[in-house]
Formats: sequence, C-alpha cells, structure tokens
Amino acid sequence: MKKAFITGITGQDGSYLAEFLLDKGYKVYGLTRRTSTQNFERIKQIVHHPNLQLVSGDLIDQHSLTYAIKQIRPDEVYNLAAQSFVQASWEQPVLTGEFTALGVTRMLEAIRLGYPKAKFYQASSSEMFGKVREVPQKETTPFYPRSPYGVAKVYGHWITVNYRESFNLFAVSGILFNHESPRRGLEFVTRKIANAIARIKLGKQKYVELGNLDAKRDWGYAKDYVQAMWLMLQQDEPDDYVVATGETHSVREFLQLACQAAGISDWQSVYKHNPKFDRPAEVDLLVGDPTKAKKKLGWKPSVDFEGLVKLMVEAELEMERES
Ligand code: NAP
Ligand code: F7E
Repeated sequence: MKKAFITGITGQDGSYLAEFLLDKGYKVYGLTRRTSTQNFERIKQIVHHPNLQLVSGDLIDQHSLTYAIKQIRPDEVYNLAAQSFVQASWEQPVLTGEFTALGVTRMLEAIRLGYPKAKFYQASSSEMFGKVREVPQKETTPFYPRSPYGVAKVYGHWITVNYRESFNLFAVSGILFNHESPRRGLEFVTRKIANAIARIKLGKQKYVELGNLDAKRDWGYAKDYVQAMWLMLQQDEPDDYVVATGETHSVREFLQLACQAAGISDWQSVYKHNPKFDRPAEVDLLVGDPTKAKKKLGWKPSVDFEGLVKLMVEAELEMERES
C-alpha cells in the first residue's frame, strides 16, 4: 500500500487530495495543527476512514515534521499547508514568511534527514508571476511577486528547485493558478461572491461589498487541480508544471454570472464597492499556459468558467437553504 503525507489536509486542496488518494488505495497521513476547537469541516466525510491517519504538527516546528517523516516513511509528500490568503499577507508578513516560505525548507529538511526517498510536491502559485512579464504565463516566465505571500511562494519555489539540484531529491513544484470550489475559504472572492449572491437571493442579505472588479484571474476547479499534483509525482523525472485553464475572466464577470445563475437580473443593484478590499499592490491579470501539463502529464481541466460559477452558486443556495 502506497503512503502519502499531506500538510494542509484541513484546507480546500488537502481535503480533495486526501479523498482522491484514498480512492486510489493509498494510506493517507494528514498533518493537523492543535486548535482549541477541531477544524475538520472539509474532511468530515473521511475523518473515520480506516486508511486515514491524522498527525499532529506545525510547519513552524521542525521537530514535528522530521519526526513525522521518520516515522511514516511516506512514498509521497504533498506540502499544501501555508498562510494562503494574499490580503492577510500584508497584515502578517512575518508569519506568512515563516509558514509559506521557511515552512517549505523545514519540510525539505525533514525529508532530507528523515526519508530522502520520499517524492515531494510543493504548492507553488501563479501569484509568483504578479506584475506579469509575459502573457500567458508559463514555466519559464520570470517572477515578479506583488505581495508578501507572492514573495514567500517564490522562496518556496526556488528552495524546492535547489533541494532537487543539491541533494537529488525527487522534488517538484506545481505552479497552480487560482482554483476554487464550494470548499474554498469564505474570504476568497469566488466563494465570497457565490455565498453572498445565494444569501441575497434568499433574502438573508442585501449587498455584496467588494474591492477591485477589474482584476482578471485564470479560475479552475480545485478537484481537477489535485489530480495534476498527483500526476507530477508519478513521472520518471521531477519537473515543474503550470496548471491552469488558459482562460482569464474578471471579478466583474464572476459577479455577473453568479447573479445570472441565481436569477438576479440586475447585478449592479446588489453590489457595493468597499475600498477595504482593495490591495496595496494588485495583480491585474493572470492567465496560464498549461501546454506542458497537458502534453507531459496528460492533464486537462473538466470544468469551464461558466460551469464553475454555476456549481459554486448552486452549492451555496443549497447550503443556505438548509441553514
Ligand atoms: P487553504 O484552504 O487556505 O488551506 C491551507 C492549509 O494549511 C490548512 O489546512 C491550514 O490548516 C494549513 N496550515 C496553515 N498554516 C499551517 C501551519 N503553520 N502548520 C500546519 N498547517 C498549516 O489553502 P488551499 O486553497 O487548499 O491551497 C493549498 C496550497 O496551495 C497552499 O499552499 C496555497 O498557498 C497554494 N495555492 C493555492 C491556490 C488556490 O487557488 N487555491 C493556487 C496556488 C497555490 P488550518 O485548517 O489549521 O488552518
Ligand atoms: O482574490 C479581487 C482581489 O483573494 C482574487 C489564493 O488561493 O489564488 C488566490 O489568491 C482577486 C484579487 O485570490 C475582493 O483584489 C475584489 O485581484 O480570491 P482572491 P488571489 O489573491 O488571486 C492564488 C493563485 C493563490 O496562490 C492564493 O493562495 O479578487 N477582489 N474584491 C477581492 N478579493 C477578495 N478576497 N475579496 C474581495 O472582496
């Protein structure tokens, strides 16, 4: 039985990846932080699965990571844990650096010292492209991060490449563009809009307050993206890949389509601008070129932009009707 170790298992991607690997017959170990109340909402369907084991630790605590790797001796390690909210990275830049940047080195050290045979996946991000140097962005596009989060991810990316080249580890970096789902945190714009529009439709809320509607993103479906992570670790050679849909849409388009999906005819009547959600430095346009992932991994997205908006709004309508 293959063994996988996932950091960030309680997050959006970690929960989908754990389900995907359990379905494939893996024994899955998930790193969780101790909290005063349990935070297992996204893993509630699998938490009692006989092949899932939760392991206590923290990306800031080297000992817990090294101990876990030594004990488990996993075939595959997916480092998905991070402070992942861009806006929060201006409020907590040092913590973001500790988790999102140095946390990667701690995981790599744990593998180097504890079980160097393990294959390592690092969750890199399109935020590394920031003020983009090239459209669309591909594996060779230079980075120009625009937030403490983006800067931390550039560090995580290069330390992964460096450990591959220095210590011959099977370490890969997936440069994933935005991917969303009903399990997305409520602070991210897609889930925030989908949830607010459902509540407005049901008469629970009047407006949705947003920042910059002109920002454009390449949005895909999270379930598709965790498959790409796994495929990267099944290759003969470690390499880095862009994972994206190749399409870009504005926040305004997301809002318009969400209103349409809920049967709200005038989107402007439910929207207010709130400068609190504007960013000190914005990433204006992201659009990825997934050619390499398509050719080498045989990966392709199964849900398009319209399908994603519809799926998210429908899920929120169902959840809000029940609550
Ligand atoms: P998410 O929902 O915010 O999940 C983050 C996970 O990291 C949670 O399980 C969280 O645990 C855990 N975590 C945070 N700090 C930790 C620490 N110090 N020690 C241990 N665990 C810690 O993020 P996501 O959307 O699933 O994204 C997964 C990864 O992909 C992240 O690294 C993110 O930066 C990256 N990424 C995401 C996207 C995207 O569009 N979703 C795109 C590119 C890259 P708690 O539940 O305890 O908070
Ligand atoms: O913002 C604009 C905002 O917070 C998207 C993370 O998973 O993807 C994510 O980062 C855009 C930005 O995601 C609001 O200014 C307008 O331009 O949903 P977001 P993000 O910053 O793109 C990357 C790939 C990651 O790696 C990250 O971990 O939407 N926007 N109004 C708003 N954004 C938010 N959150 N809230 C608003 O009210």
